[in-house]
Amino acid sequence: MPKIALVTGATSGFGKAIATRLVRDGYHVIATGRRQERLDALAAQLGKALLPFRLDMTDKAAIQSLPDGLPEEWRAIDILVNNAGLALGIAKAQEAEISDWERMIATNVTGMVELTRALLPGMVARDRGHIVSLGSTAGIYPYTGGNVYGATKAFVEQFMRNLRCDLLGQNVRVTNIAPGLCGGSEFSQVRLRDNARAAAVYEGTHPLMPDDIAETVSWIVGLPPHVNINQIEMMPTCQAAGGLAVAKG
Ligand code: NDP
Ligand code: 8X3
Repeated sequence: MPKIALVTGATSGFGKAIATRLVRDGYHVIATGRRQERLDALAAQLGKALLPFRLDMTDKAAIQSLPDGLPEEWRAIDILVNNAGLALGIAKAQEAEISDWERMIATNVTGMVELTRALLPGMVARDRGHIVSLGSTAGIYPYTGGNVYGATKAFVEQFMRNLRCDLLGQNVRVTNIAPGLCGGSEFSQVRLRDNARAAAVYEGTHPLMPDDIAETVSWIVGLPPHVNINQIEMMPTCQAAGGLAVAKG
């Protein structure tokens, strides 16, 4: 029986690359997101090993009804990839839109927590499972304008670490992946709401790409069942931490 993975945010960027890679690795993949037409296009491309399933991560009722809302043969989920998420805006905290903060928290934190909670009991009962979440270097290294986005990703990291404590002795693995600059997704378009500014973020760089993240996920979930990768921090070679800032004068 192929293992079953559920990948959130599979309509674009990392999630689409991860879903595609896991299908090619032989998994059956439930691909979720809000844009149904993109899920359908992915299913048309990848065939019966991919189940398109519309899920808005801010819809608590829809999350709670998982996995019972899935076709029976798709319910015993082995791998949850908590990938759906977004940054909105780059304004300083004193100028940022509260509504942007609320949406980031609702998606990156509340939705991720609720879906994890909905799927964990099944994994524990089967004594088999893996939760892989997309944190970010923004959750580790602070930067101007990163305020709530970075804080949501720090939450992801610590939630994953704490989950592993609760799951000690169980064959349910937990991993946080924290990538830095990554192109080839809609992340900066969504964040900056300006395609030209978004393209400028990557100009002159050789960033990570969604396939690099997919390769990492493929490796992590394919390791022998007793091996748990707690955390992976990854950056392109064109990126490094910038040190501490000092205001003078
Ligand atoms: P994209 O914008 O390309 O993809 C984001 C995905 O999240 C989309 O599939 C989108 O689907 C989904 N999503 C957003 N909001 C919701 C929602 N309310 N309900 C369901 N799905 C939602 O970005 P990336 O692929 O770059 O980002 C993926 C993850 O990786 C995010 O968590 C991001 O924070 C993280 N990350 C990104 C980095 C980067 O530099 N790109 C670096 C480090 C981490 P739809 O709109 O169809 O619902
Ligand atoms: C995305 C990385 O540095 O753009 O999580 O916030 S960064």
